Formats: sequence, C-alpha cells, structure tokens
Amino acid sequence: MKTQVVIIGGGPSGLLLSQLLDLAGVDSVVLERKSRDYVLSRIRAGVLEQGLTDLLRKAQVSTRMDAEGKIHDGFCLAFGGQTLRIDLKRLTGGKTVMVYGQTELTRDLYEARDALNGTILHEVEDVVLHDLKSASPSVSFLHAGERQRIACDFIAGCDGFHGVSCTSIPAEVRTEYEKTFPFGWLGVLSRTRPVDDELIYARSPEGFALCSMRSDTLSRYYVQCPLSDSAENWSDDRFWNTLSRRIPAHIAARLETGPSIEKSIAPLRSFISEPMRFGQLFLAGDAAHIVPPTGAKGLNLAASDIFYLSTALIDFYQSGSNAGLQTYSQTALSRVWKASRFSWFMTELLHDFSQTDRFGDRMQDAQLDYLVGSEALQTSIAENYAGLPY
Ligand code: FAS
Ligand code: PHB
Repeated sequence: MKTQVVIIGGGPSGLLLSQLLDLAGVDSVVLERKSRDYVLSRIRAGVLEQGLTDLLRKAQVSTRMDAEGKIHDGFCLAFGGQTLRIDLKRLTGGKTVMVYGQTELTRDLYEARDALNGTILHEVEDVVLHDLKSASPSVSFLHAGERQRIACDFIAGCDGFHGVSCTSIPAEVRTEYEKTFPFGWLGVLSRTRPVDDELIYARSPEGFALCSMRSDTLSRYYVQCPLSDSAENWSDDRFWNTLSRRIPAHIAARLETGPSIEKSIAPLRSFISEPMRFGQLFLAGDAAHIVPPTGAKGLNLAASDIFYLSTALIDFYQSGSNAGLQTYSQTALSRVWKASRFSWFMTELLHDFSQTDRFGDRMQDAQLDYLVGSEALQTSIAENYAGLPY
C-alpha cells in the first residue's frame, strides 16, 4: 500500500489534517487504535478559538457547529465572593470564542471524511514507524489480524499523549519539558440547564470549580480533586454539594442539579516535547504537547499545529516548496510555549495550592486583587483566552 501522508491517530488533529489535505488533492491514510464509537465516547474540550472555527469552515466541516455552537463574548472569574467578567469582545477589539463540544466536532470530522471516502483504519495495533530519516518512510501495523505496511512521503504523528509517534524520535534528539500539578479535575456531564450563559472559573478556599456547558440543556462542570481520588468516590450528591460550595452563593442558588451522564477524572500536566519534526515525521496536537485545561488551549493548540502542517504539506505538493516543512517545528513550538504559559498562569491563579505552597497561594489572592483594578491584565487574559494569532 502507498500514500502521500500516513496520519497516526483519528482524533481531531488527525481527522482535520486528513480533511484539509484531501481538499487540496493530497492523499492520506488515517490509522486509529480505537473503534470509532470509542473515540466518539470521549468527553473532552468545549471552547473553540476563532482560529479553529475558521479552520473548520475552510475544511468544510462547520455547518453543524455554526448552527448549534454558541458564540461567547466573555467569561467570568469568581473569587472571594465576587465575580469579574472578562469582556473578550471589548478587550480584544471584537474576538469571541465558540462553545461547541470536541465530541461533536470529532463526529462532524468523521462524517466529512466519510463523505469524501477518506481512508480511516480503526482498531489498528502495534503501529511501527520505519526509515524516518529516509525519503521513503513507511508505517507497519496489525489490522484485522494481518500485518500491513504503508509506504509514504511523510508521517503525521497525531496520536496523542499515549501514542507511539513522539517516542519514535530518538531520545538523544528529543527534549521533554514536564510539570505535573498536585491535583486533577473531576468532570461531570449532566442534562441540566447551565447555571449561567457564560463560563465561570471559580477559585475558592477549598478548591477550583468550572461551570461550562455543551448546549442550553447540557451542562459540563469540573471541580479540583486530589490526584489520588477516583470518580467512584464521588456520588452525584457529593459532586453537586462540592460545586455549590465553590461558586458564589447567588450563583449556587440557581444551580440545577441532576444525574450525571458522564463522570471522570483528568490529571493536570504541562508537557512539551521538542522538536516536533524528525526527518519525515511531523508531530501535531497532544502527541507533542499537553496543557492543563484551565486555559481551554489543548484542542486549540492542536488546531494551530494542523494549520501550520497542512499549509506546509500542501505547499510542498502544489509548489515543491519545503520552506513550511523546514520551519514547522519552530513555528508551532513558538505558539505552543505561549499557550502553555497562559494555561500554567490560569492554573496557578485559580487552584488551591494551600496544601503545598501557602506563600504561592497568597500570591494568587494578590494577583486576583490586582486583576480587579487592572485593565492591562484583563486585556492580557482576554487576548490569550480568545487565542493568539496563528
Ligand atoms: P487525541 O488524544 O484526542 O487523539 C489521538 C488519537 O490517537 C486517539 O483517538 C487515540 O486513540 C489514537 N492513538 C493513540 N495511540 C495510537 C497508536 N499507537 N496508533 C493509532 N492511533 C493511536 N482540551 C481542552 O481544550 N479543554 C478540555 O477541557 C480538555 N479536557 C481533556 C480531558 C482529557 C481526559 C484529555 C485526555 C484531554 C483533554 N483536553 C482538553 C485536551 C484534548 O481536548 C486534546 O487537546 C485533544 O484531544 C487533542 O487532539 P489530538 O491531538 O487529536 O489527540
Ligand atoms: C469544557 O467545557 O469542557 C471546558 C471549557 C473550558 C475549559 C476547560 C474545559 O477551560
């Protein structure tokens, strides 16, 4: 089997890359470890930057998003019994974000690939990358009990944090940067009316909470929890009571509770692996970097990687230029590090570290006190949350 680009990973990164390449006449094959149902069962991100929504429109995958997604002009920070609205639209000269679940976006991408007869192989196993430094790399794998190999020009590693692409780059070439936070997020999805029209990020003496949503009838909430915790320890009642204590009383008073339809704990970490290119292998999305979800950057960073990589590959095939491929890693990493900084800033600002760093915890109180009176800091938060330019 031969193709131009083998894409490892059928999550948002791999599917979006495959779609953009196809529309430009570049052939690809997507290799996905899990079944489609499994991929679509994962509940993840919810906030899309304009860069991502524009890229989805360019990929002709935006009809349902534009019909069902909600444009948000701002979001709220809640702390010390008060709320502070960050007016994205006013502070950034008009930029907004779109609230539309990653699960739905991934479903739209799968449907678009099917409509163009895109080749996606599910439940592949034992993926191995070969001859990355040669002009004719290949990927071998097990599928339907048969060992197969695909020859290609390029390999896109879009296989997330637990994939094989990143570690296919020799350790002596790679530099990994990692920070793990001493807590996780317990997330709950419930068929309840969201507590507010906009997202609320809350800092409270007993920990962080986030009030988000997927639609007018589907709410997404998170509370900071110990890393050692498990979702089984959290009854719905315990979750709702904890959330109610961590958000301002006047907001908790209107909280609509109900049975959870999904409940899971995600660890918080920052991780970046450099470089994002090795020979004919290019890493994109979570395969190269992970950010704590406090800044809503994970999925949006995957989008900017795919913007840079798809543009570079299309330039190569259409005009023979490899300029974009040569600069891909440094271009992508520049934006990754800035978004990682913002995600780290928001995580430090809003979570409770009093168990591990009392001085740092008081610093965050002072930071919030300063924020209330600083249009400059509010503007900085707004332009990073809305998304830095590509
Ligand atoms: P993904 O991990 O989504 O996709 C990689 C795909 O590769 C997966 O389908 C996997 O099955 C496949 N794969 C792995 N190894 C393979 C192999 N060897 N062979 C073939 N396929 C392989 N971001 C936010 O912005 N906000 C959030 O609230 C948020 N919450 C998150 C919660 C969790 C639990 C996790 C894990 C991530 C969360 N993220 C969040 C980040 C998340 O949205 C990612 O940024 C996004 O999924 C990135 O997409 P991909 O790069 O496609 O990686
Ligand atoms: C979500 O809705 O899942 C969500 C929104 C914003 C975040 C993280 C998660 O920062």
